[in-house]
Amino acid sequence: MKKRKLIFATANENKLSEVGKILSDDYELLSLKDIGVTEEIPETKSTLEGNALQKAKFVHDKFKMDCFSEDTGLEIAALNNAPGVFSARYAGEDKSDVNNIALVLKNLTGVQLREARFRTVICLIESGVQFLFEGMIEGKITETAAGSAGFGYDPIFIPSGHSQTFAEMGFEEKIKISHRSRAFEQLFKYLQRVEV
Ligand code: ITT
Repeated sequence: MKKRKLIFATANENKLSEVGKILSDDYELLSLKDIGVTEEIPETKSTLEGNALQKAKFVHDKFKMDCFSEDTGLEIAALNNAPGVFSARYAGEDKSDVNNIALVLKNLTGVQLREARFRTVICLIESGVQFLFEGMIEGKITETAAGSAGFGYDPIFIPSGHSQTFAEMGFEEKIKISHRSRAFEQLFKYLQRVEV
């Protein structure tokens, strides 16, 4: 059977490789690089939903092809759900995984309440129609970073019911339960239903 091509409107290689591994063999994932998009796609909205829609719409308007995007944020209760939609650039001009993590830990110094969640919102544009899917995982922010697998805030997030950070548990364990996997489960369920 011919594989269905899906364009993933992301510039983040870590997201691409995670999704590539959870995608069934029925699909071929195309990245922005694969379709020749090299410019940075604007992300100027104030919600994950808004940014996901903005990224998918940018690619759809340009190429008139079905595509999806996702926006992910770490929402920390004691910080009024920050960094949230600003997760990628929490440390401002000095943004990097290391600096973003350092700022979170600094802002949580002395704070006992460390509840947090990762939330992923996917926007699919199919035949010009927009669909949103969401996945979430709850957990806690550690006192110090631990582990070297994964990316982003993985070294400081312990999912509820576990004792290791995402970065300590490693890829295989992370994708069994992650916010991203849960959101993509919803997307794949939808795509399969449409194809029947
Ligand atoms: P796009 O091209 O898809 O927009 P991005 O890197 O800009 O990629 P986001 O806007 O969704 O991604 O930013 C989310 C940030 O949150 C990202 O830079 C990571 O630092 C972090 N993040 C996203 N998913 C994560 C995960 O599964 N584990 C840990 N941190 C994650």
